[in-house]
Amino acid sequence: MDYEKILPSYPLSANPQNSTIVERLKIAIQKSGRLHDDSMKLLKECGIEISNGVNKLKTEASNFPLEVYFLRDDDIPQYVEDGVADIGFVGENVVYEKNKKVEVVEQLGYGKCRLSIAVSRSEVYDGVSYLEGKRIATTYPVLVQKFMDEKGINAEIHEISGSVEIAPGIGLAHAICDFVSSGSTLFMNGLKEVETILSSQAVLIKNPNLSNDKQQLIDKLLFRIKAVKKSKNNKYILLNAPNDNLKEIISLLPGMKSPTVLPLAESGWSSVHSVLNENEFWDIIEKLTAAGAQGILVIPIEKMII
Ligand code: PRT
Ligand code: ZN
Repeated sequence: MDYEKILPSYPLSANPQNSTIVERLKIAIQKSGRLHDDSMKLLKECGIEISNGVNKLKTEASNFPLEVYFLRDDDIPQYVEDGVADIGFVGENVVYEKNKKVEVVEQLGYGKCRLSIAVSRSEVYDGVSYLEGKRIATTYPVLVQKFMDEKGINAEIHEISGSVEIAPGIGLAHAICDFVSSGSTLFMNGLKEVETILSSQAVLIKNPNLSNDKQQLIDKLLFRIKAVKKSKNNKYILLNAPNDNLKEIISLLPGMKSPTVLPLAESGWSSVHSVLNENEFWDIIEKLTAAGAQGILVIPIEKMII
């Protein structure tokens, strides 16, 4: 690995005010590709200002002690293990495939996909035993081999670096193992998904041997990441409730502590404010309407700190 290109020219920065040494956290994110934009967006939502570095190898945050390295996703676990970067945003799949000494700290909620085995739509697939003695083309040989070992199947794993989905069509393999998100690539290539080996999403990884100062910076960043994630899973809800049904309506609403209730100008009515989780959202809305709630407004939450 060509570390010279990426090693920071100055890992520590001097604070001009009192010349105290301020440590900076070094984060590796994907240079370009499926995780780049969401990784940059997450940092922005955490209030961290960085210039977009598509044509750069390295940049810095202007308002957080953070240096950002833009790398190929496959290289991120290695750089974090070696301490060239302290932390990284990378697909869980890459972490498992590369099997480096890094710690997974937090799931980030984007880059969701599953590693699946697919065969031609015309094949009759009757379980994993179908794969015995077959040739499987993949970019992820370690994960596929692990799955085959767990299932006690002997298959020939054929590693290729791209365009895995065309392998059965050109007679290179009987099956493939690749990432699927919408499923349209499989569909367009006449394939069907038959086994899921792994579900994946982007995660925050860290080097396990960091100084206390670096760990404190990670905790600070993690606090913000959790607040952003929580806000995405929750909605702020405002509604008008007839006072006669107020008790029932309040009992349906969890709120952060309990719902806020304010009197409306029109007597006999109250305005009720609360926070609802995405998973139970529609269920509760239906019950609220049935209980007489009106004028329901649902508002996205930008940050949520509990
Ligand atoms: O250049 P670099 O090496 O950094 O990037 P890359 O080309 O290796 O990776 P990239 O950008 O394609 O993916 C980065 C990460 O995104 C992966 O490691 C996964 O963690 C995650 N991810 C999420 C996906 C997908 N969804 C995905 N759908 N990675 C790849 N795909 C591919 C899949 O391989 C297949 O070719 O998309 C196609 C299928 O997509 P659908 O929507 O048609 O099912
Ligand atoms: Zn890659």
